[in-house]
Amino acid sequence: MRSESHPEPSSPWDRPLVPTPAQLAWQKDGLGVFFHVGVNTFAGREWSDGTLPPQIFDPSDLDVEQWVDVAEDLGARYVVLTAKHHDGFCLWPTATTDYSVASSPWRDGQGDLVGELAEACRRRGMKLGLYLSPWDRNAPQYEDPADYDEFYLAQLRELCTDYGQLHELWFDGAGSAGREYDWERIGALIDELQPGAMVFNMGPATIRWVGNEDGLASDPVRYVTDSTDLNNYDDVIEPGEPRYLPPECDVSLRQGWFWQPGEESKTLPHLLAIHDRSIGLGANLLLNIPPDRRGRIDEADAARVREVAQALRDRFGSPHEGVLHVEDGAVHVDLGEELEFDHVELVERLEEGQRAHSHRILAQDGTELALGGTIGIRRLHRLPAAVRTAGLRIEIAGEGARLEAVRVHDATGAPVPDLAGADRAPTVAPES
Ligand code: FUL
Repeated sequence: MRSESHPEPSSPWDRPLVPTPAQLAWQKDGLGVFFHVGVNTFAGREWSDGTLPPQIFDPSDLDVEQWVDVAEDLGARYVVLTAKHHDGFCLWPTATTDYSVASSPWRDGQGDLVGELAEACRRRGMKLGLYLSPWDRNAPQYEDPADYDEFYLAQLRELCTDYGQLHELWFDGAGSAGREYDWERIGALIDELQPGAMVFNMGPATIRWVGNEDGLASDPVRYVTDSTDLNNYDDVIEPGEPRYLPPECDVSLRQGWFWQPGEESKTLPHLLAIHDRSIGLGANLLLNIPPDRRGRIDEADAARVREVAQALRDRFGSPHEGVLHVEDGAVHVDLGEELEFDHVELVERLEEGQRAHSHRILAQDGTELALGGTIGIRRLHRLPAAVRTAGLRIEIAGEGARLEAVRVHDATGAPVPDLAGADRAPTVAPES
C-alpha cells in the first residue's frame, strides 16, 4: 500500500491520515482534461467489444497541439488519454498485440498517439496521465487471469517506460466486477517506474472516484475513507482500513465519453455548476473533451471551453486575500477595508491531514453568511446575496484544523452556475 496508514483504524476524524507530497500537488492542480478517443470514435460507439477493425481508426487531421491548446484555455494542469479503452485497441504501437494504431491506416501504421501527446505535453508543460482499461474485450488472454496479468503488466511497462513522467494512471473498474488482477505486481511496477503518478481507484489507489459521472461531489468531501466505489455498475471495494484518497470528479463536456455526431456540449451554467460542485468542494475535476473523427476538438466545444474559462476569470479572477489571525477559537479575517463580495473561498492546511469537518462564516457584524462541512484544498461559497464588510469570522469544528488562506470574490455581473435542467440521467452500461 502506497499511502500511509495507522495501526488502529478508528473514525477518520480521530486520527487524520496525511497526504503524500504528490497527492497534495495533484490536489493543488485541481483541474484536468480527459481525452477519450479510439476505434469507438469512428464507429459512433461508447463501448465496443473488441471486434471493430483497426482500419477504421483513421483521423484525417489529428492535431494534439490543438488538444493541449484547449486544455490550456480551460486552465487545466493535466490531461489523461485513453491509451486503451475496454475494446482493447491501443493508441500506441505496442508489442503486446496487433490491435493498435500500428494496424491502422493513420500515419501509414507508423503513428503513436500516446507519443505525440506525451511530446506535446512535455513541450508545453502540461502534465500527462494515461488510462489503461483492465477490462480488455479483444485480448484472447483475458480468459486466463494469469496470462492476462502478464499481458497487462507488459502494456503498463511500455506506457510507464516510453513516455516520460506520468502524473496519473487511470484504472477504470467498468467490466471488472468479480475479477482479480495482480495489483501487487502492478503496484510494484508503478513504484519502480512512475512513483509520482497518482493511481485512480483500483489496487494501489492514491485517488478515488467520486461515485458518479456527473462531475458532482457533495459536502462533506472526505479525503480519508475506507471505501471506494470500484465502478458505477456494481460493486464497492473496501480497502479495510482508512486511507487518504482524495476524489476526482469525472464528467464529459458532451453527453458521451467518445465524440459522437449530433451531440452537444453542456451549457455554460451547467459547466459552472459542475465546477463549483467539484473544484469548489475540494475535489479534482477531470472534464472529458473528446477529439472528433478529424482528431481535433470540435470548434463548438473549444468555444464553450473558452466561455467557461472567461466566466471563471470573471468570477474569481480578481481575488482579495484577507489577513488571518486566530482568537477565541475562531479565525478572524481582516480584509483591510470594507469590501463588497458574493463569494468566499477557504483553503485548509492539509499537511497534517484534513481536519475541518464543519464551519460557519460570519460577517464582522455577526451576520451568518455561510455554513458548510469540509473545507479541504479549496472550498467556495456562493453567498445568497452580495455583502459589504471589512472582516470575517470563521468558526471551524475539527481538532487541529487550520486555514491557509481566505479570499473573497466579487462576481457581480458574471455568469451564474445552474444545474437546473441539466440532463443528469443515471449512468448505465452502454449497449455493447
Ligand atoms: C467508465 C467507462 O465505462 C466509460 O466508457 C468511460 O471511460 C468512463 C470514464 O468510465 O467507467
